[in-house]
Amino acid sequence: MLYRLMLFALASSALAAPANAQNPTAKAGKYVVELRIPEEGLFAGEEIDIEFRVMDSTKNDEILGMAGVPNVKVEAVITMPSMEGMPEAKPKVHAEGVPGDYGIESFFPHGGDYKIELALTSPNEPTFKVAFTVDVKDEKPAKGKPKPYVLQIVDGKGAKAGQPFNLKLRIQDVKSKLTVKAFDMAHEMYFHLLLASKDFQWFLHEHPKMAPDGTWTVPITFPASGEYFLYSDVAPAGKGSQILIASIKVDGPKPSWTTSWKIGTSGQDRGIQGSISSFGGDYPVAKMTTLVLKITDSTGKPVGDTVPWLGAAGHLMIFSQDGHTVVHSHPAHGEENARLVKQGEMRFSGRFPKPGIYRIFAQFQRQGKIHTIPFTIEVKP
Ligand SMILES: [Cu+2]
Repeated sequence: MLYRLMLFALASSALAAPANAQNPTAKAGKYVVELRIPEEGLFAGEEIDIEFRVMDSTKNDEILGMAGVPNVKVEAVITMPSMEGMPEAKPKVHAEGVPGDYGIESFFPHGGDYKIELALTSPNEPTFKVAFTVDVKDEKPAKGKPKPYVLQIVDGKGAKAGQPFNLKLRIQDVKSKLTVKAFDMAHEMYFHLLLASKDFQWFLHEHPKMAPDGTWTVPITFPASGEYFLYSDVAPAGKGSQILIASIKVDGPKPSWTTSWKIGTSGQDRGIQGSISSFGGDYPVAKMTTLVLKITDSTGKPVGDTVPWLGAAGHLMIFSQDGHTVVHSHPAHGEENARLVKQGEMRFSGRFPKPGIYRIFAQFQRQGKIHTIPFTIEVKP
């Protein structure tokens, strides 16, 4: 089992210690921090207690080894460098039973490389920092541990196709059963709501408003009867981004569209053509990859006059055919991407946890309109 590890020791006196796959260490001054990755590895979609030990290399006992350092105040920040704009998580850190041992109450929304930064302050000592990069595997297929939050539909009954329905939602903390009311903003919004028919022929991206009681509402007009997925892309304060899933039944006339999962890497929306491809040529399983969106007008000329929407040049929503895997991605900021956008090209980080068919929706803003272009790709084993 291979984990790629990079160690960032931020304090000037910090030295990178030899990497050990399971228990990477970092050195800062006289201190050594050893991260203990669980035997089976780290998985997305479940709460994990990642333990680490803070040791004082100047107190090295022959038998017991380096002395553990108790009472260290620790601030942890978890980010995903490849997913710019994703809210950082500030997980709780607690002391374990053994002096010098601590635990980070972590949660990773999806697989990929994450950076764990620790700021450590020992009594009467200056703060020092260490950082680790860990590889998180995609959510276990079989039902793993419960997610810390759940998306609930408040009075989901009575939705009729073709009529505006006042969709009311709330995010509940599974442990405390309390409604979450404090959120971090991501991409200019506290709540990104993605809606799709179960066959992903119909898709909507909306932004509900929160009431003081923590419920969120948005009027939605569902196009036809059937079942619909609802995805909330939210970041409870300090907890990082979470994509939670629920579904709703709608009554009324049957859909006029036919369900199709035909592979299609080109699409269009109101005169704008789009094509999607993978930088590496194929779509790897359970690895971060770069997806390239190219947009042209009806004459084939690249469209370079898109403008940012919700703080990003574009948005890419990737759904697995069963609707259980979702990635919401944005092009990284920076000159290179800004130059490419002017040439009608956007590059997104993407990840496909398992082989199969995926529906992708690309969204971007141009001349006051939000364009949505659908694609269907196949990820081979
Ligand atoms: Cu949004």
